[in-house]
Amino acid sequence: MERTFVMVKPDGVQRGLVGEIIARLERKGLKLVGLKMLQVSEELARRHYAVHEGKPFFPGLIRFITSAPVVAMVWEGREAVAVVRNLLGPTDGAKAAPGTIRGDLANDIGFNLVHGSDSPESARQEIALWFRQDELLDWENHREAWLYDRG
Ligand code: IDP
Repeated sequence: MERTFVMVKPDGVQRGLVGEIIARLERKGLKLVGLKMLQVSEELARRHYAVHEGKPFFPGLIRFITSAPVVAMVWEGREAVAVVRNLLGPTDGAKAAPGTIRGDLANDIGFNLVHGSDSPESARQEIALWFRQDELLDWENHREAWLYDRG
């Protein structure tokens, strides 16, 4: 099973969409293994978005992510990184297909509600950046017997 890092961004929290976003990930069959609400510091924001440093939207992105609380989560499941990216849809809500979180609920490229790790490697780095090991729970989800055909 794979783990991925997901964050409901300040616009998702302000718009009251935390429950809706969590519900969509749960309904897909993903397992929640870590969750916390926090006000992101400038230092954490800069580390999380380090790959975008120097891009024109970087200062605005740091201002946005630190402007109001976020909900940080770790979700686990089969191909969780790709599955979450598909559920989110592409970065720009205007281009995201209906049925995706961004396609249904967002209409901006910056204010796009949710972050999801873009590869297993960045998932590992982001989980380590946002969560201590003892904040992640290893628990048995009995739904999985009916989610995955294990022969
Ligand atoms: P992703 O979140 O879909 O993986 P990235 O390209 O990694 O997209 O960009 C990170 C975040 O930076 C986006 O989710 C969005 O909030 C913001 N962003 C990306 N491109 C732009 C842009 O052109 N203008 C404003 N914000 C942007």
